[in-house]
Amino acid sequence: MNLHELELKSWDLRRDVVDIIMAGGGGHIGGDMSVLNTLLVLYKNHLRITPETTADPNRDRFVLSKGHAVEALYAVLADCGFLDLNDIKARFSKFGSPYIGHPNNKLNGIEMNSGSLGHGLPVCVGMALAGKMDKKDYRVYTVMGDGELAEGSVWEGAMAASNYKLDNLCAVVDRNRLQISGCTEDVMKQDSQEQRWAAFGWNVISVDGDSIEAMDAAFTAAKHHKGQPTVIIANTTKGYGSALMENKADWHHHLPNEEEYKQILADFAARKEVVQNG
Ligand SMILES: Cc1ncc(C[n+]2csc(CCOP(=O)(O)OP(=O)(O)O)c2C)c(N)n1
Ligand SMILES: [Mg+2]
Repeated sequence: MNLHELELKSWDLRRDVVDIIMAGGGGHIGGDMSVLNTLLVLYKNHLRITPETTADPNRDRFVLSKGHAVEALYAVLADCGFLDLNDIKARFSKFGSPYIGHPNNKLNGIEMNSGSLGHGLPVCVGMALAGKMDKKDYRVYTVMGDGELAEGSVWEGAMAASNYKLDNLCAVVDRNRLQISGCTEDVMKQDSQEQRWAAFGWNVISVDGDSIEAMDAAFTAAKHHKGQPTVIIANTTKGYGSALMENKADWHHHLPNEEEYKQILADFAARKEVVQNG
């Protein structure tokens, strides 16, 4: 899709995310909003997988390691035809539903169960290594939260990925600078993520992760980089899209009330109009 179409779609999908959360009575709204553009660009312009090829051995693989942002993944998977949006809204977080609050691989298009942070990258390292050993040309992608990087397993995976020169692997860090209990720099210092990943032998691309254009270019550059895995440090805004939520730690898992819901939708509509008016 061209970038203008993606910009417009982003605002429609943000509304879908909020509607899913309202229907289910809860969800990780802040981290959904910071990761949505990453998922949208990845699924629409880079990931080689369709609803018909989810079992194809040659498909690209994606794991949402920050699995709590599943509502953003649901909205994108629905828009790409893997899932049905109305079905998600009707059953999200209901007893016995497959649409639980974290990715569930019984759903078409979901590669791996996730939610326990720190596991996406190590598993993707295995998938990427298997691809190399089997001489397949599929690519493997994962998205982690920045708070998630406090998990030691991430760094074991990072070390192995560069050791095996897994240039078919691309990790994204959703660097929104907030985790569950506050700012990452207050809870567990991370700066500079760029230097840390480079020291672990990765190709590092650091971009404005709220920008569809910048993320699109970053995924393209990652594809062309040979001999090393690539990490995209996506500098994002938690709660992106409405001033009510942006950069506010307590919107990590906040359920909007009716008034907040209306305000958020109005903010999305206003920002969409700015895109429409060019
Ligand atoms: C191993 C593990 N510990 C704790 C949690 C609970 N938890 C869910 S989300 C979250 C915060 C994650 O912060 P971050 O990775 O920065 O995500 P984002 O800001 O993108 O929402 C935590 C601690 C978890 N899911 N898994
Ligand atoms: Mg974070």
